[in-house]
Amino acid sequence: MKITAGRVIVCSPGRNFVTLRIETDEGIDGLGDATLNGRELAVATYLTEHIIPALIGRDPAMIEDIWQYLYRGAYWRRGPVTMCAIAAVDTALWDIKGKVARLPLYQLLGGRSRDGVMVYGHANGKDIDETLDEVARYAGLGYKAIRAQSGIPGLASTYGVSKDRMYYEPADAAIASENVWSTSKYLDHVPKLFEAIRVRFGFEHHILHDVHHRLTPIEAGRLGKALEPYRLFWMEDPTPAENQEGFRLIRQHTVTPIAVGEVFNTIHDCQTLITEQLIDFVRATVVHAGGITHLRRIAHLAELYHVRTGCHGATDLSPVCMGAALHFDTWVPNFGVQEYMRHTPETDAVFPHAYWYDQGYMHPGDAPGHGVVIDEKLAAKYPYQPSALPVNRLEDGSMWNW
Ligand code: EZ4
Ligand code: CO
Repeated sequence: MKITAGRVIVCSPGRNFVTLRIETDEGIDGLGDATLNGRELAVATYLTEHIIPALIGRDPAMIEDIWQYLYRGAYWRRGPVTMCAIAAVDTALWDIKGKVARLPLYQLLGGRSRDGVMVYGHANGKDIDETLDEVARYAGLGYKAIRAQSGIPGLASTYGVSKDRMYYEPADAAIASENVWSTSKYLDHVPKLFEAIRVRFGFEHHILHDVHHRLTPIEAGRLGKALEPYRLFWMEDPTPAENQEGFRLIRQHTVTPIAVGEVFNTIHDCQTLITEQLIDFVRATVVHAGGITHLRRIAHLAELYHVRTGCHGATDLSPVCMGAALHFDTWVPNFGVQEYMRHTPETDAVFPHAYWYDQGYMHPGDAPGHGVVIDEKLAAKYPYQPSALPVNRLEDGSMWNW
């Protein structure tokens, strides 16, 4: 069997998605997600100019060799653009292997380790009352795990608060919109949100929160400590993680569990975090961390140190990534939770898929491969729309982390 062609499909059914389709001489093809939010065309170009020509004629069964060829062969290692492109190839090749074997991807990885994949949904509100109502709505839909974010008094807008109740989409402008951030206003407000949640709902649900990289380590220690009575499932991205050692300081001050890694693209980004047990959940996922092949390595390292997986699953990760991640989650021994933000009906129509949600759990389905396809005719009706993630400034105008 030989690879005969590779095509990059860029479409925007509500938001941008980049999809790689790899074709073979036996008529079997595979799909990989290559979406890097706000930098979509950089990955599309990397694939068309630098990767696809080198794939033609190769045996698609040689997934590991092709991964090593693309990683070592670029000379320039790591980075989100490179690793997204490699991930797309890797995901498409696993999809092909599954179709050849007529087996769902989780069977190729080692089979089912659980009956369903616990997912968490996003309860967002402009204030605490609105967030509480959203938590109630998710609880009513059967979610066992719910992320809660709310607007902050005195700040016009903040991460995680949507204009639309159903679909949160931060990349909403061709040129990045600007938010204003105040750490002190945030730190004063957040414990009140979680106190209100536990008062109203008790301790039945797993409750999560995303700090979205906005604190320093000592501030993160303070927040984690303040949230301890509310027993969060996790506090996500409390501080940027380029300095992995910085998490030692957080750990000295709090037992609130920590999840990090949605922006990671290789195992090296979390080596210290994992081996020093500075985190509890690693958020790396298929599309941004080098595909199934590399994510599996991260998970195996994490398992040695009691770190569980918590794959990123925001709406900018396409249904192709979600499908592949659900197979991974079904197999991976040290599974924690999977993030799940519903895609819009337009997106779901462009990407018909075998996975489904039921009472707090998702199921990858038993279609061969990862079970997600693309309707290219429909995709062509939604052309690429330039869009960027917002940026953040402090109240005095200094740039901050969004
Ligand atoms: O802001 O995926 O936990 N989820 C998140 C996401 C990220 C987006 C960025 O593209 O932090 O909402
Ligand atoms: Co996040």
